[in-house]
Amino acid sequence: MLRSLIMRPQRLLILLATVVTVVLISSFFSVTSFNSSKHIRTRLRQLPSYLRNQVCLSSPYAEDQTYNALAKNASVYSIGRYAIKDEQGNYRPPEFNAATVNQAPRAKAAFIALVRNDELEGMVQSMQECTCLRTSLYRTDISDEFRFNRKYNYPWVFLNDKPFTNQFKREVRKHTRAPVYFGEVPKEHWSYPDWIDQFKAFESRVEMMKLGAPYAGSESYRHMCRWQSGFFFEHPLTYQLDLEYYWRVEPNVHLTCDIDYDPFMFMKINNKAYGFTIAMVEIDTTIPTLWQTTLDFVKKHPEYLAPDNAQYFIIDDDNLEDSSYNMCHFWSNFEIGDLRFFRSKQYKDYFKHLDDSGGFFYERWGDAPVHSIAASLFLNRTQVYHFKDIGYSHGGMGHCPLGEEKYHQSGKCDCNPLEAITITEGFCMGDWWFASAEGRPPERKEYEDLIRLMEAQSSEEESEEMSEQEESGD
Ligand SMILES: Nc1nc2c(ncn2[C@@H]2O[C@H](COP(=O)(O)OP(=O)(O)OP(=O)(O)O)[C@@H](O)[C@H]2O)c(=O)[nH]1
Ligand SMILES: [Mg+2]
Repeated sequence: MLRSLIMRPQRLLILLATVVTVVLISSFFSVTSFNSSKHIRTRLRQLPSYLRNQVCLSSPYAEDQTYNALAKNASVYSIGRYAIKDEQGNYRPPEFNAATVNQAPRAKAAFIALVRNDELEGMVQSMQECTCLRTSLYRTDISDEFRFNRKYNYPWVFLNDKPFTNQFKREVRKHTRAPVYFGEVPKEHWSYPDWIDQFKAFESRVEMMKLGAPYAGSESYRHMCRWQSGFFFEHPLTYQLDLEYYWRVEPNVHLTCDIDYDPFMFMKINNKAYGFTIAMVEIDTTIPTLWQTTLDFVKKHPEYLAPDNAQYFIIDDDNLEDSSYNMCHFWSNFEIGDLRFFRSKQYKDYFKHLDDSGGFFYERWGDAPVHSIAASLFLNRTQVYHFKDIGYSHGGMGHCPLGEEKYHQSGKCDCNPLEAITITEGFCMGDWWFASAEGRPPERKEYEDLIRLMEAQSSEEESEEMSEQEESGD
């Protein structure tokens, strides 16, 4: 027989082909257990697609590619081919990881959080979920990782003016599958510059405490605001990681809606440089001379003003030169921004001018008004963006997207737009809609009657308060 096969090689080929076919078919049938002829017929029908959709299981994303192949096969039985026998003898369907299945290109971007070691719990909550999620049925405190980053795996960069403890590092690592970096703020970015008269700074803190402004007596708060204003974008890690965009995260913030697209990519493809969710009014006792110092700078550098800027967000007057600041600012505990804007000559010269004046220490200038004034003057208004679709809250104040069907009946959001501070004209949203390229969001129409009612109620309350104050002679 062997001789006859050697004499006629075509027979040998037929024999080999038969063996290979039998092996393939038997492996195809071998994984799942079934017994009816109907199942055999179904499996036979799937044979061609099975032969087409072999995946390369040595790829680092093998499991995710398996999932994609399965999506094409679209049959429960095809799962069997990829199932893996576990130690108990059961077949486990393949696993998948949203961020690796999502092979869309990523921006050069990261989350950046300045945080203290003792804020670990709040930080972990911002990253993922508070412990209540584990014991409660309600999806309350779920945040960046759950709502967004599981699908994208953008790195986390944690920065601190002191070394991070091992406990801090260990715990935050547990709450993300993305790369995590820890950095220290360079001493020269978190100390008094030599032109600051520290006795004068002390006296002004005492004066401000008498006015009752929050953090009036705090030195570290002032260093923090100065660092967030002038140095965060210079941290060596932002260069090492070659970042273009950052998303600022603080402890105890909440994302209240799923984010199903990449906001960094949104920034990039729309040429946006600064994104925010909430606009509000600054406490004027903390920045008595910030505006005049800004106007002095603008007089020196009129060429830095963007031709189509968003100045009407921050002034209510017609002309910038003789205007006053209306105290509106973007709430900077949430920011998605372009680091290249902060590294621009306009911004860096502006920060230096402010810093030279000493206002970060002699007053208590916040990074929020500084960023906001710069974005409103040195960027075109099309480059500044309200992320109206990102549900966000911090310290009891929040923004919640409008649109019942899209955001609320769909299960995407967990917030009430009528309780959000951005729903009405107040809190500077009216100023933003007036100044912005996009204008007032059309979705507000859906809520118009309720908004009118709320605005009427709040103006009634305001006038009652005023007449009470007048009566008491305040
Ligand atoms: N490492 C470090 N981080 C700080 C320090 N002070 C503030 N931060 C961080 O800076 C950010 C802003 O500080 P907050 O205390 O939240 O100040 P705030 O947002 O103006 O005030 P709240 O409305 O109370 O949240 C947070 O991410 C803090 O964790 C500090 O001294 N060291
Ligand atoms: Mg805060």
